[in-house]
Amino acid sequence: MQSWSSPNVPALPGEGEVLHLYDTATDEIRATTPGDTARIYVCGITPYDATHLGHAATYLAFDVLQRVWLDAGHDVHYIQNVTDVDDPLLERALAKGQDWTALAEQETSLYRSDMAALRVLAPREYIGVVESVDLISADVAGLLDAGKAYRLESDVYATTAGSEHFGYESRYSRAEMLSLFAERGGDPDRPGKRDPLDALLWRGQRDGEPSWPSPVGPGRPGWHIECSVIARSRLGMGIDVQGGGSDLRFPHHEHSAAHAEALTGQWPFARHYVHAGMIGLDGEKMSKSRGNLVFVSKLIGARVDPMAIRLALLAGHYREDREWTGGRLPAAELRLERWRRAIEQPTGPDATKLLTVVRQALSNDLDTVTAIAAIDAWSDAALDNLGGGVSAAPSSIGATAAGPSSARLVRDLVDALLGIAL
Ligand code: 5CA
Ligand code: ZN
Repeated sequence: MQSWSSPNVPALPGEGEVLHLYDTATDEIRATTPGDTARIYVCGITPYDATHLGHAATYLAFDVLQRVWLDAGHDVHYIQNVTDVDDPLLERALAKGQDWTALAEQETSLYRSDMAALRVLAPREYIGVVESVDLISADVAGLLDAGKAYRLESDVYATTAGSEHFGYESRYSRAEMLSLFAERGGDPDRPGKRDPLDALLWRGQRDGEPSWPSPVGPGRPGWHIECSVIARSRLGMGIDVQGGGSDLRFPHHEHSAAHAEALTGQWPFARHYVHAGMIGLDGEKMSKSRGNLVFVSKLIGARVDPMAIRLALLAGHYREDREWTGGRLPAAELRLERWRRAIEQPTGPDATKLLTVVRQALSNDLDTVTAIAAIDAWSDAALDNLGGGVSAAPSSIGATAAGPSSARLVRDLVDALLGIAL
């Protein structure tokens, strides 16, 4: 599937830091240990509505992650999917009287332009489910052959017993799993299932629903196997990061991992499971089903600077659930304007130390809050210098050369690491 075009990432002097990230599976912040090529899979959108600020916040967190790895000298193989066939998309298309493929194309295209406007680096591979159906059905057949899946009427389910580690990713109790499974698209009460938590791998053909021929019969893929197969087929097992919002911690990432582990006999699917907090509005998680949405495209259409949206979302820590309140955008606009004014000053404080502080903050579980505070402090100092001590230095070379070159470094580091163009 067509991706979008990435902005350039300026090279920074010196060496980037080793990225440490919180891992949901082990409940600790640990160093990531990628080889030359870091391998990351991030769950993409279900394209039945426009990108809202919750989606944007999640993709911005993984964008900063990618930037920190790039700064540390890694090549990054980043894959993102598009759930371009699934129940909510089909339901929305039906309700709108629109062809489901047209709706998916329209919303995916809007998502691409939102990501480009927010200067999110494009994934190396952007993969739809529809274009992956053969790959997915082959793995469903593999799980059936291995006795790790079973048929129920025209559908196929994976057995949770197929992976001896089931439950390690989310660390929820069985009662919590059962409740979240019911809440997030699962069907614990369907008669005939071996375990209520067993996940649908293949949904047999139904009247009025799209389906594809396959070795396991006509039908379409279940949700979790889709990401499992798209990731594993391109990145292999033991990937560095499996990412998404915290609403994917269970059941989606648990089952995606379990399917891949059951099929290969290898463990783990991912070395870090990384989850972004939920952005809320009016006390509730921002979600398409609730309808309490602020769309990126609407803000951009209202001439809001996409860099202010980016800065407003990065001003909170990615792992924290946070409210989108009316004050966030004006605060970010003010900060952006101040940073821009600071780098225009003829002289500015040395920025080498700032680069070290920002690198250290971001390598510590993507602490954008500390990084932004350090840039604020540099900007304050640069603006305080207006007509002050630094310009009193004797030869123009020392003082004025330090100004523009440190301003250039600040511009580059804010661009390379936070993705913000000043
Ligand atoms: N297509 C599936 C993943 S395979 C899906 O969850 N799609 S989605 O469109 O519902 O969400 C896309 C991404 O945005 C997911 O990573 C999800 O966890 C994240 N997300 C959804 N709502 C919010 C929110 N309110 N705040 C932060 N992230 C969110
Ligand atoms: Zn997914």
